[in-house]
Amino acid sequence: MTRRDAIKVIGGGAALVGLGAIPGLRGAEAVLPLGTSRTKQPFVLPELGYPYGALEPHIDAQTMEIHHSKHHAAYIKNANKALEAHPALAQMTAEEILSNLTAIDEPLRTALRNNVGGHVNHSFFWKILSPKGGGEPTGDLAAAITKAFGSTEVLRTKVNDAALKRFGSGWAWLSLKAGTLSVHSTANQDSPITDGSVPILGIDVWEHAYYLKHQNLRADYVAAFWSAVDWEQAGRNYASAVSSAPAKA
Ligand code: MN3
Repeated sequence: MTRRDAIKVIGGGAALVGLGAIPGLRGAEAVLPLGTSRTKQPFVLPELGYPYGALEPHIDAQTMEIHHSKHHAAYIKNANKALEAHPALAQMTAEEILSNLTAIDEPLRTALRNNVGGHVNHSFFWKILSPKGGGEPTGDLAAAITKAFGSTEVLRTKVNDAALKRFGSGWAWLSLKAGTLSVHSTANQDSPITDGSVPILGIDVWEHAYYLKHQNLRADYVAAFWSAVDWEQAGRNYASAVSSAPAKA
């Protein structure tokens, strides 16, 4: 779908008074962690911010190019396509959609869960990687990790474990939920946002993220991830999540 078509869809949509006014949404409230960025429709492929080969040797250029220009682009195309027939939802951001999935009727719910989830997860992923990545967290995030897990080494072990135990395709995450840091994983393109968590860092463990270089060796890829992770971005994600999260109960 072209951008002009998408704008036509939005232009044809009813003005929204609140989510309760949207046909197909059942009394939903817009629950969105304020620390998350808001991605407006129609969704467009974001720039990586670095060349495809910039994460070599940790993540190879061909994997990055296919992952970004084919896989991520496909989630966006499919998300925009699914939303095209639902102009009443056109004012919702990607994050609002993921925070309100249970209020959206099937089969649209599953299409959005997978494709809007894929868009938001990948947009997050490109930012958590950097040619200057690796090393250790600093500042408030480092202190919070030490407090929650004992050390960054323990955190890495827990994230690795979550990544390796995720059966099939999915993601491993460090998230903040209700003021508490936790390591968890999600299936397919399920987003932490949907259960009220704010992601701090995340690893895509779909085979498309590593098979060209690491084949079946997911553990090798997860180890390589730590050499490319941008702790400064993780620190910004944490600061943003903390400043918007409700106080710990
Ligand atoms: Mn992927």
